[in-house]
Amino acid sequence: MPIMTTIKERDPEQREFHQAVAEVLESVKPVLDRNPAYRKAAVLERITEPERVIMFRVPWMDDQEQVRVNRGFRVEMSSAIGPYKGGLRFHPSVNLGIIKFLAFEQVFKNSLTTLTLGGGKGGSDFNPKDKSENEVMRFCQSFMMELSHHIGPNTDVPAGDIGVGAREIGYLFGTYKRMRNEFTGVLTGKSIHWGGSLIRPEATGYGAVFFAAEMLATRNDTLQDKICLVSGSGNVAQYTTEKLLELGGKVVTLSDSAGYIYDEAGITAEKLAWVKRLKNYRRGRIAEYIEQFPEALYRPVDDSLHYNPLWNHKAHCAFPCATQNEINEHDANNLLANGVTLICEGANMPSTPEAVDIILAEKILYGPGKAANAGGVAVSGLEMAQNSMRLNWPAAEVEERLHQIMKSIHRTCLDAAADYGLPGNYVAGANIAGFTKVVNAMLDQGLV
Ligand code: NDP
Ligand code: 2IT
Repeated sequence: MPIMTTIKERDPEQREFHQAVAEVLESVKPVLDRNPAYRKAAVLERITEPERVIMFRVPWMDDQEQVRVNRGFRVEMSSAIGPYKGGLRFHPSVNLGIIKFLAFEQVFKNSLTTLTLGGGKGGSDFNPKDKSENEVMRFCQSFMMELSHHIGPNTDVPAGDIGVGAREIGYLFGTYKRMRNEFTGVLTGKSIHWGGSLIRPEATGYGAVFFAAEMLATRNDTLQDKICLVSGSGNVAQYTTEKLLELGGKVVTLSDSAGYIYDEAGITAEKLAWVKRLKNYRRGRIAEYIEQFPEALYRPVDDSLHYNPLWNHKAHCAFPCATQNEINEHDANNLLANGVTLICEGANMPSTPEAVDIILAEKILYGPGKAANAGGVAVSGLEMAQNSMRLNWPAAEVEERLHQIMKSIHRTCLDAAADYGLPGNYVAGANIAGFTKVVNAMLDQGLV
């Protein structure tokens, strides 16, 4: 039976996982044709099955003294090239299929970073947005009481993702330390005052922009004066915007799950500083932007539309930085019709398969998430290295290392794509290069 059929029959409801696997399997077909040893060793059957799945009950008490129960997950997908590494997502949409897709993508992403990091992902269907500070803390404590049995600085090192930022990492770390009586680099994205790395908060967004700049350089172009559409307004969107401004770009949109703003004059550094305070401290909604900056427009999400109007503005570049499948085929067509010639994915799998086909057919510059957003986990790897040495590198040094890693990922993708006769196809390049390193390690290590 074809492997994709087996995977779908085994877990029919895990649509996002099927989507992520189907894309990788398509890309690596020629790799298996060229290397019969891979098929003989059933590497596809092995890499599509997590090494371990942990699902657990997370009971906690809300401010009204009502007992609440959420579901916790950690998918340890591959330890072929290093300890499991990947973020934790707290969002009501989280289920096993979502965490498996994220863990699967993480394996190839981490392989591309040049560091020795395996792949994993975790999270919960807990929604931190409508909770008090105390509720978030109690939830994190309960979540870590179970997760602590499964992770460790040489085993599995979680970090943040949607809904998990510095605040949550702090509560999770405090609980781990108390339960294990160990101060180790078991989580990344920690505060710089107790073991975090400088530039980790910035890393995913900055890295995505470095990747975009590398793609443009292949066409003798730069980000100077480029009009950019950015979605999301969380960690990745904020620092993507910051680096785009630094490199001369003009960002005109930001969004959250309720709607988006369009600021034709451009989101300046001052406006961005206001957005950071709004989102990171006041935990407000992006709709408030137009009260502060009335020249901008706000449009709430309209579920009756089959496209996202954020992607329907004149622009040169698009940086989806919110969530999976936020660009569908209509959005892809709108982006192209509006003159977009570069799409660089800060989010994980933000484009549907239909959108990817449309984008690839146009041969515009297209940086897939597992390559373009690898800067976050790369600096997490640097945080682990600093923790092992009990040292902190200066910001300029970490940023320079990040920059070099993004250049290396870009070059690796281009080389792998060219090697298989697909010049300029970063999707194929990322999948092929990420995959080859992992499966070679698996073969070296016997039947694992
Ligand atoms: P944050 O929680 O900081 O921000 C997420 C942003 O996306 C918010 O603006 C949120 O709006 C919006 N969003 C989330 N879900 C949806 C949805 N279903 N529909 C519309 N908007 C949505 O997360 P991050 O910035 O860390 O993550 C953004 C993306 O980047 C994710 O795909 C994540 O997996 C990926 N990523 C993150 C990395 C990291 O280091 N943090 C590294 C690599 C990739 P609202 O507040 O209304 O929910
Ligand atoms: O998707 C991702 O790469 C992340 N959420 C960051 C993972 C990490 O371990 O820093």
